[in-house]
Amino acid sequence: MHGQGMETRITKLLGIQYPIIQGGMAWVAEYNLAAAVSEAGGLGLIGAANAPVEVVRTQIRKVKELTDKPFGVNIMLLSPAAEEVAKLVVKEKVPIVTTGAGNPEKYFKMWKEVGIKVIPVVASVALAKRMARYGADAVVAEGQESGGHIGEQSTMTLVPQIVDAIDIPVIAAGGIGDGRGFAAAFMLGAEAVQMGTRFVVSKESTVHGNYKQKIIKAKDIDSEVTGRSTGHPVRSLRNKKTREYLKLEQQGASFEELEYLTLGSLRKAVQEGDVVEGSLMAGQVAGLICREQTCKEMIEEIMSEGKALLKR
Ligand code: TUI
Repeated sequence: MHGQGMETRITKLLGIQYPIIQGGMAWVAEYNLAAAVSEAGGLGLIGAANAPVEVVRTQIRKVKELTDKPFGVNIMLLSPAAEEVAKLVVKEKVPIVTTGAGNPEKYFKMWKEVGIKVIPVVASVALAKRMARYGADAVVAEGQESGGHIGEQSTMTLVPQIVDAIDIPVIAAGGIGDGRGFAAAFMLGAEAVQMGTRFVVSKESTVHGNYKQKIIKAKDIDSEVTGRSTGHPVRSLRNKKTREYLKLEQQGASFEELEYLTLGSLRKAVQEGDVVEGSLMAGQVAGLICREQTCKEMIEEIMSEGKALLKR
């Protein structure tokens, strides 16, 4: 069963072997991880997050050196550099763009003119319909099980509602970490999955070992959501940082105070392995993830388990 791939509208659209996409995680989705996922037959993404445009340019060029296979860039729309990165992907001839944390419609014309495949991440049926109407090639339907910035709906309910509402293919995200999740997503009508947390603990991921161990040891109830009061809820593994944040939030702290508390905290966790003061963004699926493997091992395991369950 290995190596045979699995054809869906998404694999055909993107020119990839397996319908598995890596999330565009801030600080985590850098060129080593993206190249490893693409080389393994999935779709690797560079997460532009809040990075300045020069940093994203370097990342894109490094992926191109490591793989000839398709890759993409995820643009985090709340970033001060979002507009510049939106132009950069055109100049660098990036084949696939995904977006997060906002509505990317003002960039559609520029991207579609040069043939970029545009895949917005959405957390509601309304935005999915709007994106389809604007000419998106597919959407990622992301449930609140995900790590990082999240919406309100769960994957189980969101995916089939979006599948029913639009004609373009749907990629399911949020809570998927093994072949069972993969198969379940397909049963809901998805034609690919996007995974973040599982890839954080891959061998090729450059994330600090302390962070990886926190995910590997995490139980079902070990993540929590901070920032609901700011309108930007974020899921992370519980630690001193999330406790302090929630306490301040309950005391009615201002947006600025809360921002200051978390400034640089994701970088601290990812690069320095500070699991106390750092922000350990991760999805609820962390409870299911129990070992470090190469991206190729992860993808082949999920595909063989998933295909057996789906009898495909
Ligand atoms: O974007 C993500 N996940 C992220 S972004 C991020 S960096 C960040 N850190 C702190 C605060 C904010 C961002 C960490 N993780 N996932 C994709 C995603 N997009 N999830 C939910 C959404 C979303 C939410 C609302 C997309 C659109 C939207 O509304 C758009 C509109 O304006 O109608």
